[in-house]
Amino acid sequence: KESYAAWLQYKNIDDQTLVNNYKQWCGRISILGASVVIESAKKELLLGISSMLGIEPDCSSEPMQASLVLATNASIVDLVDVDFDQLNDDGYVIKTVTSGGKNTIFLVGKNDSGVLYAAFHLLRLMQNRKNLQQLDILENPKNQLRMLNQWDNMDGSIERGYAGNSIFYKENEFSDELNRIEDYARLLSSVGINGIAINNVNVHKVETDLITSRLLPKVAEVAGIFRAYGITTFLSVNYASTITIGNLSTADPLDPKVRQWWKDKAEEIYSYIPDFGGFLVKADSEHRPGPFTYGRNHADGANMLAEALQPFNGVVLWRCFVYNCLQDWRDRTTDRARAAYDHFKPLDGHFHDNVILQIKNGPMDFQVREGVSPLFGAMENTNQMLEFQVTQEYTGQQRHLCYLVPQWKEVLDFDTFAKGKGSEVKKVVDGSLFQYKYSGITAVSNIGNDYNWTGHTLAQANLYGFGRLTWNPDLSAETITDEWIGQTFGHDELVKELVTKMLLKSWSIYEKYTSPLGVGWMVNPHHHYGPNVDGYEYDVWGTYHFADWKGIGVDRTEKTGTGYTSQYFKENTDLYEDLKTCPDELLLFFHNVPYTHKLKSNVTVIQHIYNTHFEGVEEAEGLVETWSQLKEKIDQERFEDILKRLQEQANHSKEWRDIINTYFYRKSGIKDEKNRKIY
Ligand code: BDP
Repeated sequence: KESYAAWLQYKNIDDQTLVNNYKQWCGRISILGASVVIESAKKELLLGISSMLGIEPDCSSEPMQASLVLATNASIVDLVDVDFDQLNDDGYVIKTVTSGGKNTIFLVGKNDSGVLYAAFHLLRLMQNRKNLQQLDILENPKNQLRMLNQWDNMDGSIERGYAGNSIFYKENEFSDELNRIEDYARLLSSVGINGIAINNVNVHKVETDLITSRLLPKVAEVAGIFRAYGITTFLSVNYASTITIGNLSTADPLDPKVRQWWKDKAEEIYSYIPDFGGFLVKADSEHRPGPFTYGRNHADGANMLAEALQPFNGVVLWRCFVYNCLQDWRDRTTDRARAAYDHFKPLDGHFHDNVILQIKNGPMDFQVREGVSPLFGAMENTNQMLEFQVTQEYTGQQRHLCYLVPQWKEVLDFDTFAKGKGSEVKKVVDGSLFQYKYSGITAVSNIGNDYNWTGHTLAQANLYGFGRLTWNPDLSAETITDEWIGQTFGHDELVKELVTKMLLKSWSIYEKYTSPLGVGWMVNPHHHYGPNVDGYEYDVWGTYHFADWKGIGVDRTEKTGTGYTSQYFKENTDLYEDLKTCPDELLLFFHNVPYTHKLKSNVTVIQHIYNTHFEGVEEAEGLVETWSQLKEKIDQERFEDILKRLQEQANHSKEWRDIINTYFYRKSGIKDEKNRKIY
């Protein structure tokens, strides 16, 4: 089914000239080398070719006579000229070679994963109807770690999951639908993902058991499925495992018994999974245990685990989402946005080199708009990686369309100025700015066991785009979108034009009718769906907008506010500190201003709120209209599914508009200049 196949549709090509042309490359495949990963490459090529071209290619391990050759460094030797020095670990070359009247396409990887990525690349070209005549492609992933985090619980639920239940677990056991996991691995590998943590960062008692002999054989089985697609398996661990399952009374990272327990545990895990990736850890955050309980810091905690994993080349992914979720809201000098930097910056250089700090894109929590975390670039001597949220917790929960690639691009392109101009976040996390040993990009996944994986079928584009950006953050949003549409819906011009527009505008539309100007958090507490202006305002979690009759916004300046702006490098501190230079879209993230404050766009804050909320609804309604034009061009199931979601979004956007506009009208007493209906 189309919904399930996502972007790996491999639709039968009906253009006969093209089919004949492709056939000359695909009839005889030669596979030099043998491994589970190369086997996956072969399987995928056979599937794609037979389904697109209707032929069953011959396969052999002889290079002669073949039209398509799969090989690695080790197996290729003199057949084709590849400069392996130009390839990094997962890199590959795709090259068309003509000699003696014979044409051959070589798919050559530096390692086996490279071969698999090359195979997926070739299939992508074919799905996008590209000419194969003169290929000369060299691809290297920019990021070393390209990961996903499942927030799946063993009872089958998914924390912040909007597409059904877990594909991994059911009723506190592993699921036996291994095919589904394999299909997930195919999707991930096709966009270059090479690592996955398969359980929620909030590790409860049942999941603590994942590192015990009861469940490790199952973890190993799943790891085996991912391994065949070049994906390394990681586990989220409970920091206090020594207490929960280890019969110790402490989890003090400096206690020798605790340290020994983790060493033994690591050895046990690696006896089941020799290429296990390592641990993902949420510690001292939102009631999770951590080193603070013992008066230790986060370097002590992370290093203790790192030492245990080090003999096996494992790494610790240590999350920086550490803040006091019980702060006193009356004390307006505390600021949750400051927390990660305040905790971690002083520890720069104290972490072992197999620890990687995992930092959310913004200092708060995946809001529709917030500043970029000032921690990026601030720790020259500590490995860092970036965490995005593909699952749309705060961006419409896959009931609203919100294509996040443009947002992620802004974060990746954000200049930290850590080493002067040109120190973008993407250069911090690809490791090049400070020569990190380990680094990369990770994200919370958006999939579940819904038949279309992501609830909203168009949310598949977020997963696709995320993967492509981890491979190459320099790809443009337009390129990624175009690739995705071609593979997912085919090549009708109108489909391309309209779906591109819908996707690329969707973040801005969502932003317009939700919380304005970077202030965030106007959502219902707990589940975070739908408008609730004051839902978090008097709560302890530190997520405020400070709206009163005079104005709105969080003063994070050095001069009069929380001082958060000073956590950035000077160029950015200056930019945000000054009301005159602070970009409009982040105004209320950095400043508290009167409703009559004039934006750079020359409208007042209050009028901007009214305008954008009316526009947002119109544009959400526009999405329904636009999509409706494609009725004849999209298969019924996907057409109807998407239509239903867009209609729900359009309706729900009105609720957002009315609640937000009414609230601010009552707070400010200022009328809409255009006299539109505000309740
Ligand atoms: C927040 C979620 C919460 C997560 C937390 C985290 O609301 O469910 O546990 O982030 O990242 O976005 O640890």
